[in-house]
Amino acid sequence: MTATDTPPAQFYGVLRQDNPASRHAEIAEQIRRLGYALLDSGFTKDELAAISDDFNTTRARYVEKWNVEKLKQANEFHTIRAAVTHGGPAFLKLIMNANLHAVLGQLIEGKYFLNQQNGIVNPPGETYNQAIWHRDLPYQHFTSSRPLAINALFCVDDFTRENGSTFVLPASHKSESFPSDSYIRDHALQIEAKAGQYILLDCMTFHGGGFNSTQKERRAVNHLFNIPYFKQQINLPRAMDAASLTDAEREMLGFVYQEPGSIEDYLAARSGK
Ligand SMILES: O=C(O)CCC(=O)C(=O)O
Repeated sequence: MTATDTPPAQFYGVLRQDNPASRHAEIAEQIRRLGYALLDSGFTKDELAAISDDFNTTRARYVEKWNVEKLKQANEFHTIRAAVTHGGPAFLKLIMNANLHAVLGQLIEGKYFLNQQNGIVNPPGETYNQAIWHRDLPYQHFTSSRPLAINALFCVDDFTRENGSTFVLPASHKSESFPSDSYIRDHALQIEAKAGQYILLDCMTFHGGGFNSTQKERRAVNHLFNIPYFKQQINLPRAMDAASLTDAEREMLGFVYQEPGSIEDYLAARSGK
């Protein structure tokens, strides 16, 4: 850094300052302030290779089951919904990653759980359903003093400008409305990331996939974790075997946050029966 681009080291008139005590806390601060950050998952090369393989097998099975034409008609061909409920072990690993929870725990005080997990393919040379600006709580125009939900987009492949890495509008979680065209032109930022990193977003940060001008698909797995007041995109516990999961996994997948079906069920849950 040269003397001209060195920021001031001192300040005045400041009574409070953030003081992150770890790298994870620094990442959490960036998400609070700018709405986005990158996080290393810490998965090994072998684990990343297994995740990549699981992604491909799961996708092939999914497309076969739900039918190419039907998926295309629904604008769903490039998405694998609720991957953890039918995919290989990689998908649960992505949900339970320790580094991820070290950051989430700093951003959401108290409990949170998984709202949705979607495999995402950014196809070469054509657009797809996530390549337009959106919030991950769509149709919502409010701001909150703390994140209600955090988006964790796991990069199965390297995310580059060429293969359409994700665009964000920094700090857009702080304003209610979608910014003007000129604001987007001047402030949109494309995030490059390595395979094995998570792109973390406050759920209210506007973002969208870029155009993939390479010959290869760019793969990712998106997660949304939220406070326990939202319903899941697709009911995950209904499609999973609780017995094969640990307590922590069951909690993260929402088993303990299902609404009671009746007053009787509610009272039974309260008294632990
Ligand atoms: O594919 C991307 O780069 C963005 C994915 C996305 O916006 C989403 O899953 O909500």
